[in-house]
Amino acid sequence: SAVQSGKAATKFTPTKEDYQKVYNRIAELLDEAGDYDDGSFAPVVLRLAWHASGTYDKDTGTGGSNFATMRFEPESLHGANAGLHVARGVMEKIKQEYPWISYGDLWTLGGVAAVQEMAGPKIPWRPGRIDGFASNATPDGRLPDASQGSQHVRDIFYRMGFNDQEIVALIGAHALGRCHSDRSGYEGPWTFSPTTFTNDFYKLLFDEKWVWKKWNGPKQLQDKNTGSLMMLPTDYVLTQDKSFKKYAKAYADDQNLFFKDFAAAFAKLLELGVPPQQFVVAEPWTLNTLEEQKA
Ligand code: HIF
Repeated sequence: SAVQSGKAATKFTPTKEDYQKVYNRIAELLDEAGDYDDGSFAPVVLRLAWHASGTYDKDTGTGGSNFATMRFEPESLHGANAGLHVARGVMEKIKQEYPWISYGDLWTLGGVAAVQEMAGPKIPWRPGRIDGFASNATPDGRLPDASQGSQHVRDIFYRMGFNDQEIVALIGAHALGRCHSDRSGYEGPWTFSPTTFTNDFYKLLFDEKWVWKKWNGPKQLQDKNTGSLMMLPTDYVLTQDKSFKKYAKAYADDQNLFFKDFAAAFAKLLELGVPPQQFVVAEPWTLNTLEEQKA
């Protein structure tokens, strides 16, 4: 062995193929959700990738996906992260099988696999994040508060370096998954197909009539027709704010445009806080879906 011979152990340098293997294992586990929610871990794993990245502050250069600080308290206990232990648990199984991958790379790759396996666009991705320490954790309050309006949404996403078009493109991800009253306090899914990536979020925003839900929970909207779908106050501002509305309408009308713009904005989100020289390649990779590898 390296120890016996006195030589330094050679460091394992994973290739694109090694990351594709990790992707594939994530994709398998996303599907092994049994009765959990809508039968898939993909939405909650996507949410983990976003909350790990969305703490970025461009002015101080702190936060973002680099150090995976949600592993530590108190960040793991921040109200906005309620329920994400489910996603971290799924990712931990992968980490045991592929211990060489950093948590930041693993969690963001989870977001990529979630989007792609739910029939969304290809998300360019590259590795290079490193595991940080509890001292790198971010203060509470950096993630958005769903009860607020367009000013708050802008404050939060401008702080990360996004513009209005990118903000609206990102929020289309709320086509996926659901709210849980025991996590955020809100309840219900946004669309009728919460495990398939579509532009239905925007379509429903404009096509349905939305009314305030009468209940004891936090203020949220429900569709007047069936009462089974929901919108958060921050989702609904896309129909109220003039600048946001322009983009939301464009995405409702054009699924391809949404897919293209979402992929670019989400890829950017996943790289927030990572020093460029840390990435192992200059050009992000495109990884294949399980379906594409069947042939
Ligand atoms: Fe979410 N989001 N998000 N979100 N989110 C929830 C759930 C999901 C906001 C609030 C909430 C984005 C932006 C914002 C997903 C993905 C993304 C929930 C419900 C809340 C309250 C949590 C629960 O109760 O389980 C706010 C205020 C945002 C800024 C406007 C991103 C763009 C849409 C960045 C994004 O990608 C996903 C997926 C879920 C579903 C999770 C699940 O467990 O099913």
